[in-house]
Amino acid sequence: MPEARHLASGKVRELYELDDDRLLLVASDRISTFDVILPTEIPDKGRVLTGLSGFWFTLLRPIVPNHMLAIREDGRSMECRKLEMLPIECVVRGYLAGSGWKDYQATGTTSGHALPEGLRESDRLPEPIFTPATKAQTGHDENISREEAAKLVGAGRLAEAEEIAIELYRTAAEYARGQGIIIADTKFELGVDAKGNLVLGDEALTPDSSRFWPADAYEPGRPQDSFDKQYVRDYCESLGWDKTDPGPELPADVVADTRSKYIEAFELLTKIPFGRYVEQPSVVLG
Ligand code: PZK
Repeated sequence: MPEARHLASGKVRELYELDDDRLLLVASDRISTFDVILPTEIPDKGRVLTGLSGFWFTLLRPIVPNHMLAIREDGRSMECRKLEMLPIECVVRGYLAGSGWKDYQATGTTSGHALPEGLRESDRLPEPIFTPATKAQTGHDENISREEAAKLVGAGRLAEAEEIAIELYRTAAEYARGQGIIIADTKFELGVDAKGNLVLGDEALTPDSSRFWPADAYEPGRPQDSFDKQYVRDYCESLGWDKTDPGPELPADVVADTRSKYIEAFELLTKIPFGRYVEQPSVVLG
């Protein structure tokens, strides 16, 4: 990309500056498991995630504007409007998993939300809850109270962000459930545009920013299989790897099966054959 200045690297994505107003977000085929980037890539993973984000941005535009300007012909690069990103992650949980389940077991609450007694791991919550987190530069995002979040963005912005994030999650989760995928939780990144309006940025509702569970295997009372990464996790567990860097190379069958799961998620959610997306990425833009 000779025209673009490299701005930042995420674990599996790169960010470039195109000009004063525009960024380029490039999704690689890298995959992480147990927080370690593996040496083996999953072909087309970056295209699947970029296409899914584009699909959701289009579907959810009636709820909130988003930063997407275009998807490039490679299918993995999104041109975006520059925003002033809020310094919090807007996490929404519809089911009790991960740190939400840990907090609930320890205290009966999750990020200050009183929850019913007797919930099991992976249970659906009576209503989705907003559980903001800090953006860790390295390592894990940390859940914060709404008071701490209000100190970072202001009480008015926080209330606005919460309402938008909950509505985005409700709409997407209901749609996905109809396509056989449970979106247990997800992380949105909101920014402010030049006019002072909140805008949805980053990637949205991908398997990297969310927990996707296959609905047909859903059974509360235990951890759920991951829609996309289960073969990778099972293979890594079978090795007895200690989950520190470097991670193991993946065998060809695990790569192929995992690639198929990403493509299956894309096709279930978008109802568009992945091959059509590869030929013409703008097909997800409605
Ligand atoms: C922005 N990131 C995180 C993502 C990385 C880092 N529209 C925007 N305007 C301004 N800043 C950002 C965005 C977006 N999206 C996002 N950091 C800044 C990030 C991907 C790869 F290295």
